[in-house]
Amino acid sequence: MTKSRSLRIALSVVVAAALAACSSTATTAPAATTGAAAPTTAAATSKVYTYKDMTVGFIQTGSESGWRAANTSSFKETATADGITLKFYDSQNKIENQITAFNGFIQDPAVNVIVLAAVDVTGYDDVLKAAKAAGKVVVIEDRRIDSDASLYYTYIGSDFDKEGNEGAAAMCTALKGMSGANVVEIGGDQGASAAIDRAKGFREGIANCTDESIQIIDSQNAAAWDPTVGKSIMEAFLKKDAGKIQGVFAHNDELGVAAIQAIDAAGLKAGTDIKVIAFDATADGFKYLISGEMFADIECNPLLAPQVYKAALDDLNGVTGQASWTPSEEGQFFASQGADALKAILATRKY
Ligand code: GYE
Repeated sequence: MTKSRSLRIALSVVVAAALAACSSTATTAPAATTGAAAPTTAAATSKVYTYKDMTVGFIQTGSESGWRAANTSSFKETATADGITLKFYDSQNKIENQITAFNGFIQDPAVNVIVLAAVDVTGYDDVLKAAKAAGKVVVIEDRRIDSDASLYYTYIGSDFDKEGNEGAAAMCTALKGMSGANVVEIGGDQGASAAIDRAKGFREGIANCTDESIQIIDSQNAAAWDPTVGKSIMEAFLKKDAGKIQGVFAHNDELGVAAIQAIDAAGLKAGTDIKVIAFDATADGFKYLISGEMFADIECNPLLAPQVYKAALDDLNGVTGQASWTPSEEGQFFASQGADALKAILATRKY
C-alpha cells in the first residue's frame, strides 16, 4: 500500500464520518478544517497508479458453468499478464460467502480494488458502503445489482434483457408460422439478474412475434444454475405436458444441454420435435448447434477482465465521468449456419 494511498484512505474515513454526521444526502465533502486540505485523488498526490500497484480482491460467484470458467480464466490470465496481484474468492454461489469475502477484502490493507460478480441482484448495500468508507475501488462485473450506482465505480456486463429479446426472436423463427405454440422455461438461479432479465426480455420478445403466437406453459428455476436440477425439471415438464411442448427457453448452455438430454431420453428428437434456445454460446453450446439439436445460442461475453481492470485503474487515478454501465458486445449463433461454418467459428473462440 503506497503512502499516498493510505493517506487517501485515512482521509476518506474522516470524510465518511463527517458525511455521516452531516446528512445522508450530502453530496460534497465538507471543507478540511485543519491545515491545508490533504490531496484526496491520485492527481492531487501526483502519483500515477499502474497495474503493478493494484491488488484486486475478486469475489467470483462459483464454478457453475463453462461461462463461469471462462470468466474466471479471463481475470486470472489478465492479472498475470498485467502484473496485477489477484486474491481470488470462490463464493460457491452463496451470497453469505460473498458478504464474508467483501468484509475480508475491506479489512485487508493490501487490497485497493474489489471486483464483484454478484450471485444475487440485492443484498450488497452495506458492504458497498463500508468499502466506499474504507477508500476501496469497487467495480461490478458480469451481473447488474440493485444497489445505487454511487456505491461503486462502474458496472461492466451484458444487457440480459436484450439477450432475452434476441432469444425470443430466435424462438419466433424456430416456431415459424405456428399459432398456439407452447414453450417451457428452465431458468437460472432465481436471484440472479442474468436470469431475471433474460426471463423479462424473452417474455417481451415473444409478445412481438409477427406470425406466431407463443405462450410459456411451464417455468421453473434451477437453483445455482445446476444442470442436474435442470434435467429433472425438463423430465417433469415432458411428463406433465406430454406432446404439448414445441420449444424450450433455457437460461444458459448447461440448462439447454440438460433439456436436450431429457428430450432424447424421452424418445423425442431435439431440433425436430422440440426446438431449444439457450444462452452463453460456449463450446458446449456450439457442439449442440453443430449437431442441430440446439436451434440457437445467444452469446454472452465472459472475457471482461481487461475492461474491468482498466476501469479500476482509472478510478485509482482519479478519472471521473465513467459511464455507470458498459454493456458487453455480443452476437448470436444458429444451427442453420451449418456445421462447417460453426466449426470454423468455434476454432476462433477462447471458450
Ligand atoms: O449465463 C451462466 C452463469 O451471469 C452471464 O451466470 C452469467 C451467467 C451465465 O452461471 O452460465
